[in-house]
Amino acid sequence: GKGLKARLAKKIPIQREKFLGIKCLHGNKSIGQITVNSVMGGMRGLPLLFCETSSLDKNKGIYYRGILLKDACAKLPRVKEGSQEGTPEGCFFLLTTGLMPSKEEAEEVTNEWLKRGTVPRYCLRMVDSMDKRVHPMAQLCAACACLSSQSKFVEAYRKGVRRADYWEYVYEDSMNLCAMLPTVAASIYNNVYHDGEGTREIDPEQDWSGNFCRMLGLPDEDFIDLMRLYMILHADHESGNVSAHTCHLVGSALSDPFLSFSASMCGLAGPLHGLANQEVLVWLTKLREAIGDEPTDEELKNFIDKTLKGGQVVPGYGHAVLRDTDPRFVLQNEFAMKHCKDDPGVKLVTRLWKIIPEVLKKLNKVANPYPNVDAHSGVLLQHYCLKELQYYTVLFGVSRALGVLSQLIWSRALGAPIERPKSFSSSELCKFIQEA
Ligand code: NMX
Ligand code: MLT
Repeated sequence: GKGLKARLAKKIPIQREKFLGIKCLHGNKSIGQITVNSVMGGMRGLPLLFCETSSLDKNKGIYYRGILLKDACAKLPRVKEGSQEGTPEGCFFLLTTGLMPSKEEAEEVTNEWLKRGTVPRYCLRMVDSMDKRVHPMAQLCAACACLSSQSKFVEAYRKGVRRADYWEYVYEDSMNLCAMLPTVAASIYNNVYHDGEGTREIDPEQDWSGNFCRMLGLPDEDFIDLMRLYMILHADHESGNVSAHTCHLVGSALSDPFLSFSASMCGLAGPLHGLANQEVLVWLTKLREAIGDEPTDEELKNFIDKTLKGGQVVPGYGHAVLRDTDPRFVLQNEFAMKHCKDDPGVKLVTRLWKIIPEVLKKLNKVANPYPNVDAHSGVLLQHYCLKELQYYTVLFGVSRALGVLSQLIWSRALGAPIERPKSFSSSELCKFIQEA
């Protein structure tokens, strides 16, 4: 067969052999040095993890399966006449198989997800029973953990399935979870902001993003295109970021994909990670209240200074790996320039792109003073009337599922072992230093 699973079944034995070969032949080779800073500095920059799906180059940007993100966006097939962006379904195909899908192959994923998208009633009942004060991200984590009772992997593991076959069940769970996420996420949105109004019916004529936007009550074609782009851009970011690493770590204990993804979302919910997209909008709103929609450069610089003097970070700026403007910021800005360049929020974000780096550079400590993905997304969502800031990280989460679950399938396919680094107490570390 030519479908996604068949492609994987063909590719996995080849990659497995390569992986084992590298391990056997070169397992003892050193490729980096661990310093005291590595141990005390969040392992920043250490070449420690394996990731087949995507990689970052600190200056050149982001690659999905070796293809520059910008080019991947340009090449992914468009499903519908008139749609200007590729589909996240095609992106999932690319991330998992390493192959750019044909139009038919991308559509095949769309159709699979349409078939698998029904969310069990007990999960929706749980979502419906949530108090509106529970943050949408906490609701997403709870709902995904609850879906664990659907896991085909758990069932197979209990029956004693062979280790070499784990990936097939992780694949099934991952496909089901991706398929169900728009309904879960839209239900959270409608419960928190629209008293539970809105449809949960999947329209078989729509793609994954089209259905999601329809369920959010925002069926505008341009917004659906924005959502397709958004879902592609936020999907994968190699494996060291908090959400991807968490999914891998939890999955390495053979927790099922629903639990692993739920844990990953708990990480994405932090303000230094995915929640930054909410924080950016909070910050921009305060800025506009304080100095208006068209402030002078001086007024902007003073406002940024005030944020820094208050001991806060400027949200949406900086990155642990990238050392230039995040390509995902640039691609969103290109979308904005095409569709809504006169929007006051878009204009402000575009101006700040030049001003904030100047201010951050003067601090002499910020490794990357340029904007990241989160600096832009909020104003675009605002433009298309998705106004509820506390919901923004859920969109990031739905997208991140595509990347971290692709990675999880490969972790099981390659037999990645349980992750378990060694730790030191401060006195053990001192002893180590003295002996070194
Ligand atoms: N505003 C002010 N200070 C900053 C910023 C910023 N945007 N970015 C880094 N710094 C500071 C940082 O707090 C640290 O200060 P100190 O030594 O006093 O603790 C110093 O600069 C060095 O940090 P870096 O090595 O540049 O950054 P690190 O790799 O530790 O962290 C981030 C990366 C992304 C966590 C950091 O840049 C940040 O906090 N940015 C703002 C929050 C944000 O936008 N996060 C979203 C990241 C993307 N995502 O979606 O996950
Ligand atoms: C991400 O998309 O995961 C962020 O840019 C954070 C990171 O890479 O550390």
